[in-house]
Amino acid sequence: MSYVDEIYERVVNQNPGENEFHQAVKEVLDSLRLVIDANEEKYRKMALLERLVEPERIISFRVPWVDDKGQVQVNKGYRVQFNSAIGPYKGGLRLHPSVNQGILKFLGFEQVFKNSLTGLPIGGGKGGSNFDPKGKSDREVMAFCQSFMTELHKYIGADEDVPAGDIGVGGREIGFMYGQYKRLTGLYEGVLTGKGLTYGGSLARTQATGYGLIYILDEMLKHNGKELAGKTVVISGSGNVAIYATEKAQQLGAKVVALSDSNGYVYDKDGIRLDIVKDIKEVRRGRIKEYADAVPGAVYTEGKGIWSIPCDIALPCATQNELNLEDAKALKANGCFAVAEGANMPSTREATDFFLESGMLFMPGKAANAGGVATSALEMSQNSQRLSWTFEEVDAKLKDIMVNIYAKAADAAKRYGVAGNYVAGANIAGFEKVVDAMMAQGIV
Ligand code: NDP
Ligand code: 2IT
Repeated sequence: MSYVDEIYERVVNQNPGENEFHQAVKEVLDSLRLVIDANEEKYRKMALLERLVEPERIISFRVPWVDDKGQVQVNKGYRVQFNSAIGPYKGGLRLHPSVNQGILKFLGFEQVFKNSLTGLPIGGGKGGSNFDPKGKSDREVMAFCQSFMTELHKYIGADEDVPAGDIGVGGREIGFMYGQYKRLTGLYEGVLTGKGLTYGGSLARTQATGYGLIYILDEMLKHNGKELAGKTVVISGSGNVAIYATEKAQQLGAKVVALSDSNGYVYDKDGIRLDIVKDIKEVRRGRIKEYADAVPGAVYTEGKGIWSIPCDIALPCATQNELNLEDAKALKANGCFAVAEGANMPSTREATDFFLESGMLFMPGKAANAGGVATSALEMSQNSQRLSWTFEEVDAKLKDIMVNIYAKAADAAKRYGVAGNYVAGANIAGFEKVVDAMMAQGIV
């Protein structure tokens, strides 16, 4: 059996039930086959793949907090410190009832390669809790965040592990966690990113993932003789990534006609009015259904089904495995020619394979959504220097980074004879830097 197949089998056997982790590992290993086969003896001897698929450390803890009725609640908390070969662990915290160790291992594993692709010195990690922020009061969210950080603070630090936001974690949660970290340690340091602008946050971090997604999409389109202006775009989700992807796509002349949340989706043939979405989601923490109540002509549909809307470009920006083979076929049949992933692993493996085999342009999440973590690394730099850059400076650096990621993925794909396959390209390019650093640092 080849080394790659052996390792995949080992991952499945040693991590039972962690399906999303198996899926993420399989996709990367399949892409790396050519690279690994060419160096099999060397890598086997160093147990390189065995080390690559095993997190350096997983911290798992109890998070007790008191709800508004005086009842004690208990959640599970985690931090997966996956790989620190090229820098301190870096990656978001997710608060969602679906969070478990397997989900965070998949996200941490993806993060290792994504962070490598940014070209910045950041290792990979991910954390979070099965706490559900929906319907909780600000005080309950604060109580949870303080308890979560009371445990987590022992394991993180500005040069050690730097968490940030992800699903369910935005400015409010980062603020509560930062306050508690500072209170416990007495340190005013860049231990979290996505901070508010008055206490060390970076301009453009809020926009970065969505803007970066559109920058790399634009680059992919240009290199393939197409352009974004005038195209019809469907975006899933209506959180941080979806909102700022919509904003930048609209600025560049595209028409975004649909957004969603976990209850359903809205279709607005005249183009989504983002001021209304921001008010619903960022100010009132409401449901996307309310958009149709506010905008005449907009239609709300309960449930899944957003990918049945005809479009030129599809941007899944909600969650893992939200777009399956049937959805991929519907997109293609309706004329969609490009897909870029704002979320982490939103397309199932079957959908990804269909996009590639049917000749659609497809940019995978670990390249397409890397603008968020890249700008987090820029926030870390500013914190270390005790300086703040302007919005324009950060945005220009973000754009440069996304253009570079496109070039790295395109180049690696070409080098290995699979030009245009940005899945293989991103996985290989991300892997090359991490592996070089791991080999240089010996058996650790
Ligand atoms: P938010 O919490 O701001 O928004 C998440 C959106 O996705 C909401 O509209 C939410 O709907 C929807 N969603 C979440 N879970 C599900 C689900 N199980 N089924 C259907 N819809 C769901 O998160 P972000 O926008 O930050 O994150 C979105 C994706 O982007 C995630 O995959 C995240 O890992 C990825 N990402 C985020 C980055 C960042 O900087 N924030 C960086 C890189 C990637 P509802 O409100 O109903 O739950
Ligand atoms: O998935 C991701 O890259 C993020 N949630 C952002 C991580 C970060 O450290 O900014």
